[in-house]
Amino acid sequence: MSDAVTLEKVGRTGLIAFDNPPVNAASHALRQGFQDCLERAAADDGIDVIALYGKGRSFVAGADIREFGKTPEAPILPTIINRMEEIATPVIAVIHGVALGGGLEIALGAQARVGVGRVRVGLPEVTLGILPGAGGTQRAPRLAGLPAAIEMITTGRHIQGPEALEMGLLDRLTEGDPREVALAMAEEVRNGTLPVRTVGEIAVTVDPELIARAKAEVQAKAPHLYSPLKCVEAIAACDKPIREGMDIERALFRNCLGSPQRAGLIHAFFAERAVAKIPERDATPRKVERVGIIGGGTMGSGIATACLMAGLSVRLNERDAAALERGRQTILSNLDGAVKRGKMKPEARAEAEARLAASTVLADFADVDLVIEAAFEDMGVKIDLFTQLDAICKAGAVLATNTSYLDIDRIAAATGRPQDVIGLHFFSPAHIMKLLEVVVADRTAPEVVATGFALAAKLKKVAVRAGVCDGFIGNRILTHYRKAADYLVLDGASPEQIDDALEGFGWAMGPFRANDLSGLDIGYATRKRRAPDRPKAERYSEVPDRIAEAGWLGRKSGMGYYDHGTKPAPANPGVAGIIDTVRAEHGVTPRTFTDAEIVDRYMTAMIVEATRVIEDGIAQRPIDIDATFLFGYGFPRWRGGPMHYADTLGARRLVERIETYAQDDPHYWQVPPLLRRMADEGTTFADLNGEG
Ligand code: TC6
Repeated sequence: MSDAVTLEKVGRTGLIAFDNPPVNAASHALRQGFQDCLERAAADDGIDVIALYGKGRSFVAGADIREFGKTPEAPILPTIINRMEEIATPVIAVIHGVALGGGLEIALGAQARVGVGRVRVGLPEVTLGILPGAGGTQRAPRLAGLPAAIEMITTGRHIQGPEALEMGLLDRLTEGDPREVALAMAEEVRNGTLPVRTVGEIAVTVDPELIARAKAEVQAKAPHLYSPLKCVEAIAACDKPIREGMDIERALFRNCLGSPQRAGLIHAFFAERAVAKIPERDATPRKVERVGIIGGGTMGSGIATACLMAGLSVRLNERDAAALERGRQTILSNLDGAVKRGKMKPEARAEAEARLAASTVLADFADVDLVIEAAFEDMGVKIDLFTQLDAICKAGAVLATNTSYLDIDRIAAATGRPQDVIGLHFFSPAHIMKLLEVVVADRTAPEVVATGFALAAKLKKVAVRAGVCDGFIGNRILTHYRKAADYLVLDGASPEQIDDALEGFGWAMGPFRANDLSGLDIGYATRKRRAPDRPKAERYSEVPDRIAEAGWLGRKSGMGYYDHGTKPAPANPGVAGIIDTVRAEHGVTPRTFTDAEIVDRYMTAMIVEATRVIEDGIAQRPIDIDATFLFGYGFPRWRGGPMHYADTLGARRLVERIETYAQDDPHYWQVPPLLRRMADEGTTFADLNGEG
């Protein structure tokens, strides 16, 4: 008998409690326990109402995601739910916390649903590459109607109690302790004040036009994704008798389960959580209420906006009054944007503005708990600022730099308190992008690292722990694979073909379109900075430099790789001339590349440098690199991240590819020793994550 579910008899009520911490996932133990308790309660003549509830923080958070991909072990959820619907004793579900996926499907199989407190329900399976496979696609439309069911199932969004009540998913919303509510509701079933009905018996009609429209919409919204379409196909069967519809649902569910997208999306779900498992996780974070931000440019203003939206007090610093006012205005307009996007209530915006102070005097940072320096990317500037901060800031203040590549050990050494210095590398726009690289220098104290992670949680960002090197995790890898794109142009592909091929792979934006967006001057400055260190053997494409030198800086100047005067932006005709000239200077006879070749070279280059980042200990595990690219670089979530994708190819195949490419460019294409070892041993990056 499993402890994950218990049956308690109170008078004539059979209370079935789910107790499988932390979130009552419907693991095999829970399913087995549920089935046993249900049968015992059904067979007990002394029980006339069965009430389900959850112990701990939730009802049931859904199927145990860790079991997907393994052979399903009976009893499976749909069988139990169907059996529950058949038994003569009425079953009610009392839901608190969350009832998601299989959790809501259990509740939908009950004869009445009562929400408690700030309950949230939903069928988020689509976000994991699957569909509600335990009757959700059949019973949700019977209660909420076809359009609402399509919307909730294809978006997977969480629905708050009051809305769920309005939609008909809940019959009642109340307050109290779930067990007490369960007893009270069972009494109401007995006296007829809480009506019960079998959801599977409710008739529903399917409008084929609505289904056709829904299919077209999901395909237009996410052309790469497999499961949204399957969700709609399953819902379309809901006018059939419930068992027949559920058979169709089950077959489609199995299709999704077998899809690589399911594996990628579930890996992404765990990646988001795995990154929090850092060596410093037991350290106590320092208290952060007041934040000082140096620099009112795009980055500093974005960081300030993120802090204000999270309820922190912000003091902005700039060199002169004009720059300070520009920064303040950017922050206010960011806040306005957040209100427009529905991310913030107008009252909250006014309150956030009241928490913003601005000053040109650095001495005003004496009382802040955390400084985030987002000034000009220059070591001299940073050292000067950190020397001043050391003299001004109170003891215990965390001194962070938002540098995207500079040596944080050197910056820390400029202070008498290197243990308080850390890198907090935000991604632009900082109030929108989810990633925060927490860059740990040699002498950063564990509680300062924990403070960085606690700040990220407060800002609702995904923090990834990184070590110090030029570019940390993300930009170091980007710098390397970006060169692969430039070599492809040099050798014959066009920027548009490369962008299209990579967007076809699923990247949110191809590298040249992304460059136009961020500004071509940024890469130009970085390349100039690195030029003295460039090895002689390194191939160098002058194309990006010549484009920047022509004054084409991307969207900000109206022209870059593309002409942004019209939409969608066509290729800038002047770029082709530059490419031809540079090819001729290099004596290159252009050749053609297929889209698949482009993707292979680009992705292999990315995996090569990512492997080195692991070898060098800059990232803790491959899954941290996956999270970095999923949350900061627009990597397709359904591919799980670059290292998960690498595992789908296998180390052996990657080594063979690199060796083939190396025939033309042995300097750029080198097999990292770790990858070679993995190929020899037949191991994977998942093994290095500890998932093997
Ligand atoms: C489904 O139901 C399909 C049905 C078809 C029928 C056949 N399984 O997020 P948190 C872990 S599909 C296993 O940090 P929160 C999580 O990894 C499922 N583990 O907490 C973490 O572990 P760690 C549909 C799970 O309070 C710990 O629990 N359901 C599951 O911020 C705490 O999680 C969903 O998609 C799970 N289902 O948020 C719901 N859920 O400590 C997915 C969580 O080792 N879950 N864990 O890192 C969530 O959305 C959120 O976890 C939450 C709690 C809202 C339940």
